[in-house]
Amino acid sequence: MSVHESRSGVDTARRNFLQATGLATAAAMAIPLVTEAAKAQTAEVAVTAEDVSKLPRVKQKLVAPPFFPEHEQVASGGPKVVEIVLVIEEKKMTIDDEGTEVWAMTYNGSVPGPMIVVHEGDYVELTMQNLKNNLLEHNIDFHAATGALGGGALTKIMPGEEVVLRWKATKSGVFVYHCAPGDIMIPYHVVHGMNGAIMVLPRDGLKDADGNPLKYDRAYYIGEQDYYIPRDEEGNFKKYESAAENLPDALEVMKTLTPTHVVFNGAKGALTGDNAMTAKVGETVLFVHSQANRDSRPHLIGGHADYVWEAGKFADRPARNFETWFIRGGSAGAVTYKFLQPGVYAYVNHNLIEAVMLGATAHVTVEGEWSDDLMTQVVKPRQIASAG
Ligand SMILES: [Cu+2]
Repeated sequence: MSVHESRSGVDTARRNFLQATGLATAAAMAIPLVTEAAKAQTAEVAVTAEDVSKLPRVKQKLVAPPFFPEHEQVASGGPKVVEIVLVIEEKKMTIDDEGTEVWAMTYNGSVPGPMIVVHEGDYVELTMQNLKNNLLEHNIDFHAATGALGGGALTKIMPGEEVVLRWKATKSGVFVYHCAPGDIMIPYHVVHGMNGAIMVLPRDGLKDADGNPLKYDRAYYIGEQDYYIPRDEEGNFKKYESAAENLPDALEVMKTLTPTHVVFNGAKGALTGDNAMTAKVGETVLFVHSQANRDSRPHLIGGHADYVWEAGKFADRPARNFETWFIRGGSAGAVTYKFLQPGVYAYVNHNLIEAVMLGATAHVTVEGEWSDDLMTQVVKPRQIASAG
């Protein structure tokens, strides 16, 4: 559809709306304004097409969360084609310390799938393979991409097949990607782990509200996953032989909208104790949190979020000093925090039932010097003198 046709379509729709609402006369005066706005919008979406064959190509080695792939915060040079590989694997995973199992559907074997990092204006060139021992059809919908169901319509592959998709990263921010093979299989695959996130950095890096550069010393990706594990008559979690066998039972649990597990990085305890994230006093850490299906409300106990892109989009000015932030289901958000005290911090979903009882707790172990100025125990616990 040409820009001209598109505009006439808008005008027709607008005319119909105005006639229906009896606002035609009053609104006629506003037409020049609307036209100006439409022009501005057209200018914004007019992206320059690159000759992709002439662009430099780089391969990005993806790594399992919570880690990020090696990347530049400020892009050197112009747009690139960033080649990545995602291998789809259906695999049995244990998701808590009681041996509860899920047949996870994964990108590169982890829940969530790996973090991808590119810069605005880069092209993502994905080679995706569906392993031949898998049972199901899969695809990928990148919320950061434009057109064809985020790529979902062009990436449906059966076990034993591969596909290559290229898309241009025109919007900066952190975005979810997930499997969306159609109908009931969309939520089924997503709540069995088939989701991840991509970060599209502005070419000149992150900025504060005044446009000053913001840098981070480390970055962690926390993918939150809600699971709906069926139970037997005695109330024990059921086990299944394949990624498809539990479909009817799982759909019944999913319909209750009540997850049996809400976890970070695929399993309860995946980011606690020995698996804790680490940092040092004085370091600024970027945390990206995604939830492909359900709302969440991250909170760092004992710390804060210094800079907050709650909706995850870097064209927005970051907010400051949040205690708890909100992640809309189907999105990713980003915050930075400079650690000022050592210790073990709990990073939780501050629905504390989900954090403590369903699994949504991670730890950050921070080394460094304690500041008595920021906090000190003035009197140790003791008996109340006047207790009687
Ligand atoms: Cu899938």
